[in-house]
Amino acid sequence: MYSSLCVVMSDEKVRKIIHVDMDCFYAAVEMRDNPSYRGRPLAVGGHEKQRGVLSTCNYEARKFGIRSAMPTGQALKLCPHLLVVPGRMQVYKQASQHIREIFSRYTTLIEPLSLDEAFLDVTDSEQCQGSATLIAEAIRRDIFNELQLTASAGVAPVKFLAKVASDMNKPNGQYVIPPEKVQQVVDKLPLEKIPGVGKVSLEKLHQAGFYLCEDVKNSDYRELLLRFGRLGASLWKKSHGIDRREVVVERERKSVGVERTFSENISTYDECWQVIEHKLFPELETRLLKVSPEKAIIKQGIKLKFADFQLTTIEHIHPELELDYFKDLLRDILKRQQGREIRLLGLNVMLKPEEQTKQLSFF
Ligand code: TTP
Ligand code: MG
Repeated sequence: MYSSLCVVMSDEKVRKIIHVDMDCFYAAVEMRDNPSYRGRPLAVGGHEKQRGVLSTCNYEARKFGIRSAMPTGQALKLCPHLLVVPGRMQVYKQASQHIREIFSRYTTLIEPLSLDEAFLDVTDSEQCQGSATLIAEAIRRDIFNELQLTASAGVAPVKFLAKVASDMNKPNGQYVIPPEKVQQVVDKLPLEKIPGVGKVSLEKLHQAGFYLCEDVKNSDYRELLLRFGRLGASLWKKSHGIDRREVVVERERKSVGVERTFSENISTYDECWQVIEHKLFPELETRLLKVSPEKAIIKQGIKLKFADFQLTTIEHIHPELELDYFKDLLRDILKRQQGREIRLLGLNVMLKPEEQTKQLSFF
């Protein structure tokens, strides 16, 4: 298996991927525009219905254990002198557009992940003598000079490692993983650093004795598949430094979705609802906040894959993401079950097109 994957890899061009991520983005914008906020613990409050939780906080506040999505009350207990200020979404959006314009000076292959984060493929870029390291530095310098904000960057031959790397020297730093160092870095990478490995999976992996990527790399592939299903397959590839996803240029993101493939199939309404209420919905909410902070959506829906791999979806028109509305959708989609078990469950929302959102807010 390993050797066949290596053969596939060796046919492909080694890519140069940069992941750029702004440092404590909303809080940094607030500190830039309000000098009195600097040098003290600061958090930006949540938007609209999320008023009770924080969007993010600066690094001074993080020393107290404060994090994104933490309830404001809890944060104030950890740090009673925390300053909590309201968000200004239009200003963050403007900054985000400006950052994207800076990216476009260096490559056309840009995949924004949220307002403050993007993958760039600079394999064929000629700027900075074609050096991805120098391009990342130049981008961060442009951002600082033009927006007075700092960004961190990761450079690697594959997407997931570029993302891991951008976190390694945060804030205001960058980390480069050249192709010849990939395996060395990956070997010592704790599994929780891999994007997509959640708390529950991590616990199961720890129970099975897997802590670092090298533990996965050195394990038996078949056993890993039996035990962890698709997650096992994906971790096995990643622990060999393999991630074949390309940087996808998207004009405008049209939908956001989250899903789970179960290592053991589930079957009842209650089992599905538990997953929706406690895992998928909170994840979808967080993703949606990052991608479309106004939460302007057109539809929300459920996706199911049955044990026989038949895929089915259901959706309804609804202008705002709401947990309770998934109850009826779940009941209706399960009418198609016909005794089959469920191997995958997902939630998704279709976003309102940007133009429409702008026009509506204009009127
Ligand atoms: P992140 O990049 O996750 O966080 P950050 O930029 O604040 O901090 P870091 O330096 O660790 O990158 O998210 C970008 C922005 O998205 C963040 O400033 C606020 C918003 N956001 C929310 O509104 N809710 C959330 O739960 C998260 C994670 C982010
Ligand atoms: Mg960030």
